[in-house]
Amino acid sequence: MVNTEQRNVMSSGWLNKTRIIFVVVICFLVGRTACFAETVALSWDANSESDLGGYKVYYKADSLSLPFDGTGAGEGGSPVDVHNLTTATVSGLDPSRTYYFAVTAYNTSGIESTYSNIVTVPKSVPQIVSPGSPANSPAASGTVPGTGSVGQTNRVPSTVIQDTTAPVVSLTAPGNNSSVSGTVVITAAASDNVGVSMVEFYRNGALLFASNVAPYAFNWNTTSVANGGCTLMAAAYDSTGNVKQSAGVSVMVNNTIPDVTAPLLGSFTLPTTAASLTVPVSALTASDSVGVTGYLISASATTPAASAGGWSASAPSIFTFATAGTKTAYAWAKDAAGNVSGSRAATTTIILPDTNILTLTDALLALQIGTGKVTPTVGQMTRLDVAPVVNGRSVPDGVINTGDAIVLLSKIVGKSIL
Ligand SMILES: [Ca+2]
Ligand SMILES: [Ca+2]
Ligand SMILES: [Ca+2]
Repeated sequence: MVNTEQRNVMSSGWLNKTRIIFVVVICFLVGRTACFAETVALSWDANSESDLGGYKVYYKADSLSLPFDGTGAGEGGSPVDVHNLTTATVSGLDPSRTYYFAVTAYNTSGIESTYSNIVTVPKSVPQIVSPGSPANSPAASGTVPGTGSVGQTNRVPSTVIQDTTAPVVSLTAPGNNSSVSGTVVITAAASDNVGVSMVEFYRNGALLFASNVAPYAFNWNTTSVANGGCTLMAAAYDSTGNVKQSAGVSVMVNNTIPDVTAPLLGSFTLPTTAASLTVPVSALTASDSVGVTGYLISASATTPAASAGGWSASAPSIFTFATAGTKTAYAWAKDAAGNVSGSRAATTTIILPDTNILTLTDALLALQIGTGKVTPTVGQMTRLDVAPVVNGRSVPDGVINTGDAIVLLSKIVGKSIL
């Protein structure tokens, strides 16, 4: 401010008409790390008096007390006569001090006006950047994000070192030697002395997925690969590019669709009548989407277990009942998965020959048939086909030969072979 007393000491009427107003003050900021006011540019409104002689620039450091008799500027001690210019540059100032500036005008008679308004250029305070991040730590690497404010606060010492340490990484799922199917979550644990930047997942060396977001996981669709064994592995990177591979994890991919469909019986027939307990099976067929692996015929209607005895790999051609009469047999088929079909039933009437009425003639006829001299009728076949004998029981085989003749003779002579 130009105070009133100062104005009053001026002694010319010219003074009272002259008003100098600063309109622009520019502080040139120089220096590398801070703002220092070493040079100040000033300008002001021109005086319109016809007898204007020029202007003088006054300056003073650290005090508003008049007069402004500062020293040290490159342009000389205060005041600096700038003649009829309306701008001035004051250089060589001490940036650590606050400067006050004013301008006066003088006329051609050398009479000088009062001070203009006073412009203050505060001392330049070195600005200190006070980072809040990174933390005060002995180690940092790569691009370190920084936050904080500019001002006069504490400094945060930080030492930047070269990161040569690779991350540590391991696959945490699935387990080694496990069987997998469908979609399986692969997970990895990774850590680093500075920070993990990315984790990759591999199957047999081929990249499956990469993630830069923890927790590191990938939903692996195992149906996209063939059934069989494979090796999973993870690789972890840090921001410097150090990389480390995990140990491999062996898994068995098994997306085989289980066979849950039982075989279907096609046909199962027995002769309407039979003359022996052993009855020929004229047809037994079954089918399965995968394959029939077993056939079984039973006199019981109870479904047999796939693990029960009596299953045969091929369809049986005969079935032996325990007793004669009208009998029903049940056929089943199974597959390799242990699925057992529903049953199919077939009935036959067994009328065993009356061996008590056999005669020597029957034995002789059997010999003739066995040697090819006589072709048997159906009735003769039923009557004379008594051999072989298995476990004391006649098991007709559809053939009449000397074996049948011997059995007949034994019966005739009373030998209890049957
Ligand atoms: Ca590292
Ligand atoms: Ca099946
Ligand atoms: Ca026979």
